[in-house]
Amino acid sequence: MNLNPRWLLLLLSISAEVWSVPIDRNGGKQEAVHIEEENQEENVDTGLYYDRYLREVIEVLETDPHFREKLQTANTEDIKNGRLSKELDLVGHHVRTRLDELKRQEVSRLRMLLKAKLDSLQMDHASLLKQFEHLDPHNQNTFEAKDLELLISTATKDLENYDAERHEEFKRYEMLKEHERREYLKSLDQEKREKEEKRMQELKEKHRQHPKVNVPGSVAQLREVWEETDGLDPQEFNPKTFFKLHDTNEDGVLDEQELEALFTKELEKVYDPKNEEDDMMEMEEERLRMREHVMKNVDINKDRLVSLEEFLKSTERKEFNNVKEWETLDDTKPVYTEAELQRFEAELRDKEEELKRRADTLRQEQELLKERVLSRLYKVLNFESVFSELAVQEFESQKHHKSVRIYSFLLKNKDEQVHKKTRLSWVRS
Ligand SMILES: [Ca+2]
Ligand SMILES: [Ca+2]
Repeated sequence: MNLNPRWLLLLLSISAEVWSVPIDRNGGKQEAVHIEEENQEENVDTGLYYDRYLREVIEVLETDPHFREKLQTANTEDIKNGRLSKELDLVGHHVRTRLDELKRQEVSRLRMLLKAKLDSLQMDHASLLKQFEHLDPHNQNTFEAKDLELLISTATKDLENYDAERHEEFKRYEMLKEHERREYLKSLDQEKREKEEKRMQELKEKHRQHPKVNVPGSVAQLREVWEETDGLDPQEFNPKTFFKLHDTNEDGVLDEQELEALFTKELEKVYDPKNEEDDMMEMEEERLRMREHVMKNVDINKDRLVSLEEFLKSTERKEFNNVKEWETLDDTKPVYTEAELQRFEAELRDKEEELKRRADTLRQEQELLKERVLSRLYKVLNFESVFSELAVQEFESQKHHKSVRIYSFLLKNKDEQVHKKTRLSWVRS
């Protein structure tokens, strides 16, 4: 099984949320910290499509005293070698029943997802089922140790790819932005284009003017947080106190979110949501870069968590006293090369052409439909006019027939009357 630090982090952060007793750390400040904690907990989302299932499984496992105890004493190694998953055999019956129920729900959710996909894409069932690696597909009714193992390993793997995907997404975002900028400039006449180019250049320069950004994880950066965010005396800066203060969920380690929260002060120097020239997407990319930089230097055992020991060790390194300025995204070379941009633009063109083709086909179909409807309409209208003409004729002829009939009746009657009269006169005579 893969190394799964994030899982441990997840387990621990949720266990802290459920079981920790609030500790009054520094009087009046406690309430503000507590609110911040609550907000953070609400926002914790792994971003995985089976996030809810993952969280529910952990929550249910937490209700078992035996498993909870094992969880609190487990280390990364225990999770890595599957020892923790084996503990599942010892949890209470009602916990197992609840887990079975969760798995059945998840299977049924995925089945619906599959059905929706199958209906629209007509892909084969087996290859789609393989996409769901977080549960054992051979057993759809009960939750077994295998399920816990698969859930842990898949979540770990997926979370490890998460940062790489975020960088990739950002790259595409930047290329699209540049593409649109170029297209916009192309659409202008020379005079306007030069004016716009000048304006854009000015905005770019304005964006690059900002106070010095400290290197993340350096003493200068931490001191600024200590002084400005925590409101403490700079003379009394103490790494151990700093660590405890920013381990907001009090689980003894700084996780990715707790680290990223430390960079807000630096990011605010460069990015202001009110400014046209500051792109908040770039700010989030910058935050990710900062976190990666600190993790690379401080997280010695690579479990994506900073322990107190690791943190204190980092303060002894010479890089800790780095007074150089952090190179922001704008100081480094673009996240894409010109060749990559060209490829991206070619892809966009292909997609646009495909869309245009589809729109053309649709338009042609509409035209055809319109013609058909119109011709049918004409027929109906024509038929009506012919019909009404016929109706008039028919009426006329009926009128004619009627008068003939009346006339002949009258004649007949007249004849009869004449005949009667004659007969009477004959009888009388
Ligand atoms: Ca923590
Ligand atoms: Ca670590």
